[in-house]
Order: sequence, then structure tokens, then C-alpha cells
Amino acid sequence: MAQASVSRSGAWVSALRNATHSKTAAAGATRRAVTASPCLNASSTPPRNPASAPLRQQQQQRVRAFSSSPRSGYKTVQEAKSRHKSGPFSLKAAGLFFAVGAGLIAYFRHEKARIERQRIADQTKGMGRPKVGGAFDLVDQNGNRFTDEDMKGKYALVYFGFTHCPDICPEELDKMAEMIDQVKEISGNTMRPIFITCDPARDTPAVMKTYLAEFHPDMIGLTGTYEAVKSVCKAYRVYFSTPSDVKPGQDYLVDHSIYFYLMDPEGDFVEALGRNHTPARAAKIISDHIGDWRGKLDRN
Ligand SMILES: [Cu+2]
Repeated sequence: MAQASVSRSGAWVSALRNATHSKTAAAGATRRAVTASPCLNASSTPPRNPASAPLRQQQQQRVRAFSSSPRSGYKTVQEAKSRHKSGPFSLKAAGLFFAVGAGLIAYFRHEKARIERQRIADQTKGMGRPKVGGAFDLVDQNGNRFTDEDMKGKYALVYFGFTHCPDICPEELDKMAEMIDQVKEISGNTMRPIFITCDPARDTPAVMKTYLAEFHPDMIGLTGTYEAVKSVCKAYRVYFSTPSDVKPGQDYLVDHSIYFYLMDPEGDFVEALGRNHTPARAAKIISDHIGDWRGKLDRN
């Protein structure tokens, strides 16, 4: 009697085990293991009450249905493989996969570049940052007063130099003229190009007017008193070396930093563009910043 009980319960457990094993040596091994283990045997012995027999059969059938029927209705591996050929791995799906992938990569690159520009633009906006730029009070090439307030409303590209500069300034102003045209082409009339002299003693409004006419009609040339020019150079962190007591006709050298300072429509510094930027590259950077601007922007 006891032997029969063990044998029955062994079959029941082996059916459970067979849910994941084949009905060969493994089943036999499982049965032997179950018989040998009183603990597992006791806990897994089904009730002896005959009334529970139909329930046991149902459980067995359920287990068998789970274990022995093919999962997806394919009779052979080849059949399953051939079904999958026209399934998720078709050419169309692969094309779609790569198109979506390429689209995502392009989107994330664009976003990354935008966030990087935003970071550069925001860097000098916050408090406690070393500020580049600020208030100034100068005179333009037509003799009219021009302050930092007149600079606002559009982006401004500010360059410091002097008209007696033998080679650097002419070269940089040629580049600036190219930038002006290219930015205009991409972003319209949204940028003011400004040339500020570091040599107020020789660069009068009239001298500036003649000089800048050689480069671009849009350029605004600013000069002023020695103190006013020195102050604006300091505000933009431009190295200023002009002697203060220049006698008429005396020749002297003016050293200056070679940067284009991009200022936003609120007069805040955005980014400095150096000699390593080609006019096309600089124009692209400037236009991208202009494109990012969400505030008021004078386009006339
Ligand atoms: Cu120069």
C-alpha cells in the first residue's frame, strides 16, 4: 500500500517535473530522486481521498497540455524559421529600423549642439560670472553719440583694433565683412557689426569713416575720448596699450587682442570667435545663436 502511494505520488511529481523536461532518462532520475527524498515526498503527496481524484486528473491534464503541446503551432524548426523570415526581420523592417535610428541620432546631435550653445550663452548671463562687456559711451564715424543702449535690439559682433594696424586688422576686417554677408544671408538683418578703436588719438570719426568704407558699408566705427576708449577696452577685457600722452605726428604701436565678441540683443556676451574660425564657420555659429534667441529681435 505504501509502495503504491509512493509510486503514485512519484508519477504526479514527475508529471510536474516533465513540464520542463523530456520524458526520458530525466523523468526516471527525477522519480528516483523524489522517492529517495522523504521530505519532498511528504510535502508533495496528493491527498488520498478518492474525491480529489478528478481534481488530480485535471491538474495532470493541465500540466501535460502545458508541457507536451507545441507552443506556437509550428511542427518543425524549419517551419518556425520560414515563418519568421517574413516576420520581424524583413528588409522593410530593417529599413524602418535604420531610418528611425538615423533620425534619432540626427535629433540628438542637433539637441546636443543646441544645448551646448545654450550653455555657452548662459555662462556669462548668470550672477557671479566674470562679465564681458557693459556700459560705454562713444561716438560713431558720423560724429553721433553711440552707447551700449544703441547696440541692443540686435546681436552685435564687436571687434577692437585701430586703423594704423599694418596687417592684422585689415585681415580681420576682411573676414568680418564676409561674416556680415553670410549672417545676413542666413538670419537677415539681425546683427550689428561694430569696430571699436583702441587708438582714439589718431582714429577720429572722419578717419574711421574713410577706413571702414573699404571693408563693409554696414560696419559701425566707434571712437571717443582716451578715458572712454580705455574703459570700453577694460569692460571687454581687451588688452589696451595706447600711450596716453601722444604728441602729434608721433608714431607708436598699439597692441590689442584679436577676437570677435558676439553680444546678444540684451547686450550680454555670448561667445568670442577667434582667428581659428573661418568666416563661414563663424557665420554658422552666429546664425545658430540667433536662431536660438527667443526674446525680442530687431530685424529691420
Ligand atoms: Cu590690429
